[in-house]
Amino acid sequence: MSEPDSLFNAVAAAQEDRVMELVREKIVAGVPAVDILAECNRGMVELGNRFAAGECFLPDLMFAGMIMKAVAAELKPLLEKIDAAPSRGTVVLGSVQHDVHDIGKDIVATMLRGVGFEVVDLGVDVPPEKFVEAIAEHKPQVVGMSVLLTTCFKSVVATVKAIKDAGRREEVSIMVGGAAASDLLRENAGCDFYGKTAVDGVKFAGGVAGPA
Ligand code: B12
Repeated sequence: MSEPDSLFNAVAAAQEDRVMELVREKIVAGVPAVDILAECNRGMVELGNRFAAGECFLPDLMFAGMIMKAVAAELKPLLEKIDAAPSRGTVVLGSVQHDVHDIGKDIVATMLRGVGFEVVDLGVDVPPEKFVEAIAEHKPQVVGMSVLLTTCFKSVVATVKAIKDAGRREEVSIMVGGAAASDLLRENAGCDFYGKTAVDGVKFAGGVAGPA
């Protein structure tokens, strides 16, 4: 894809200074935060593809991850004001067992809090039983799982099963998202909703919990 000197390219090349400069320029120009984020995401996917092709290495992913965290921090005040109806309720959120990717999950948490949700963020590499314990303790309306590794599909399936086995499946709506998630995974694992973006997740949770 040819987008010279674009934010997409700067992210894909993990050029920290240029990324931050372009993000700030776009904020000043009034580009919506979700659009800035979407362009960064495309850059991260491109970087991931380069990694998969052996054109870059794990430290590059780690560095890009740090850049994305800085972008998310810069966008935080704007992401908290997304165009979704205000809602009150509780969401339990986590990256599933064996998955330590947390940038997307953290963005989902920021946006949910922005529209008024209480978010219980269980962090990364969350075993199924931790989700179950959190449901018992916090009584959320919605549970959200983030999954970026296809090897972690089984963690999504195991989490839904653990929630069912604990007799709590009817108490919660379950959403799944992250780069490895899909409608097919949603269906196979028995989740209620697959969200391609954080905004989709916020809208789904808002629909479940109702207006504030
Ligand atoms: C950065 C990165 C890392 C960083 C993560 C840093 C961090 N703190 O998160 C580090 C270096 C640690 C890492 C490690 C690994 N990674 Co990695 N990583 C990436 C990369 C390049 C970007 C991910 C990212 O942050 N994107 C930006 C965020 C904002 O996007 P997002 O997470 O998708 O979130 C958005 C939506 O999906 C949505 N969303 C996210 N979660 C949820 C949840 C809900 C409920 C909803 C509704 C929405 C939602 O909201 C967000 C905004 O819209 C991806 C490439 C890719 N295609 O995603 C590879 C990628 C995910 N990694 C990959 C791999 C293989 C690994 C390693 C196994 C590498 C290794 N050999 O060790 C390890 C695994 C570690 C582990 N056990 O988890 C592969 C996975 C392949 C696969 N199909 O399974 C990818 C796809 C790269 C590739 N193409 O090969 N990685």
